Amino acid sequence: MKRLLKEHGETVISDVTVQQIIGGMRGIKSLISDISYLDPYEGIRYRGFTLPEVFEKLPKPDDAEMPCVEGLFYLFLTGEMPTPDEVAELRYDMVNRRQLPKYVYEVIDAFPNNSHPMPILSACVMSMQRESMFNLRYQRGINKQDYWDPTYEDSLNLMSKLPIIGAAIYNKLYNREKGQNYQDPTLDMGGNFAYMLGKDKPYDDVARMYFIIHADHEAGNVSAHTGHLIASSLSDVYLSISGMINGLAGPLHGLANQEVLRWIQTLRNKMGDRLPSKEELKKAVWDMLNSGQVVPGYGHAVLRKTDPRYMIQREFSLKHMPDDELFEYLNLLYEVVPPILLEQGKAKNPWPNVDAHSGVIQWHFGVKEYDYYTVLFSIGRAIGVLSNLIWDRALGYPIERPKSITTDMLEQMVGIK
Ligand code: NMX
Ligand code: MLT
Repeated sequence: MKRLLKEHGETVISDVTVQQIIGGMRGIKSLISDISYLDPYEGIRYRGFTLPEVFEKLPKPDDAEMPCVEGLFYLFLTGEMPTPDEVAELRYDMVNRRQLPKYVYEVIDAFPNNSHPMPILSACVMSMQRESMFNLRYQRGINKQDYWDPTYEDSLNLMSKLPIIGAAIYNKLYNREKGQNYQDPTLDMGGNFAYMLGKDKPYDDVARMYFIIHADHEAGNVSAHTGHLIASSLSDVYLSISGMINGLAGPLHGLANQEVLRWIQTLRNKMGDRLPSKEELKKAVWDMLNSGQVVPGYGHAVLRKTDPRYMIQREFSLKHMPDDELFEYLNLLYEVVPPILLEQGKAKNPWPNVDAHSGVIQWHFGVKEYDYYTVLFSIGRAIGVLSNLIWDRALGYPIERPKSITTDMLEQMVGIK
């Protein structure tokens, strides 16, 4: 990093157009992340590995189809595929950090039952800011060189606890009979999450698959960028991850997964027992577009093909729930939506993204409260964002501070004023 700055600090990488300034900074290369890279046509690679490679190469727990999520954290942090022993060691460390402080349950209880789970999750994470090792060490006076060390401790603590918070929120809001807040220390992150929700196999694999596919999508998406931005002022990981969660809770980002399910349910209520014909579905899609709404789960700021995260969930569904009625809806939508978006000619990418699929699998396995789905996305996303934050501290990235200009100035710069 020092060499890049010293020898090439003034080298121009790309120009910025007016369209990019007005259009949400789309495509401006101005962030670094070595954890993952998103190619528009290939999709995401984690530390150089495609998602199918990640699923194939990461060690799995006994009797599991999907790998240990803890192994992904290892891969993100080190860039190396862990051995089963290395995963076991990290699992052991993380199990010992899982216990939630009592006040976190009280935070959950303080929210009215009809609250959306995302603000509850965000508030729980915020409430734990008092546990921050980074904050404590900073107050005592810590050398810049050592920032990464308490950030690593904070990250491991928070990552271990997030699925426990997620389960506690689900159990309190929707699952008082089957869910329980006891844990099984012999189980990995995904297995223990399923155990706490009182769900049988293969829900443990669903949880593992979810946390892994949602873990990172390079650095520019709203949740990852928000986490990085907040941390750049040396806010600790609790403040940063709470902000990450708030960014993910928007319907153009992570909340799209609940919107997809809400939409399918509305269609289903209209149709009664039968599936819509293609013509009926086409009309429903056009009605949505003509009323100025977006089709949830379709389109992407960077991707220009079907999201590989959609395909991984599709393969899982073909194996475990091929006859599911909502899966049939998804398949019909996959046939009908892209040609319509192409015909409308606005969306740059007419293909489905990760959120188009995820709710249908949850619904099949009994998690039918679709407000909850973005909590699952958040638990996964934290793995990538926390890994980036540790590296941000190790590499000493500065406070983020882009420059803004006025519209008048922009008009002057292009010569129309
Ligand atoms: N349905 C209808 N219109 C769309 C869609 C869609 N699915 N996707 C893009 N467009 C429109 C978009 O609103 C914009 O219209 P306008 O010119 O009137 O402002 C136009 O097409 C050009 O947008 P793009 O440049 O293709 O997309 P952009 O990069 O601005 O936005 C998304 C990307 C993901 C926000 C957008 O595709 C979208 O709103 N999709 C639906 C919501 C969704 O699925 N979000 C989840 C994304 C994945 N995630 O987890 O975060
Ligand atoms: C994500 O996973 O963050 C979404 O696909 C959005 C994005 O990458 O822009």
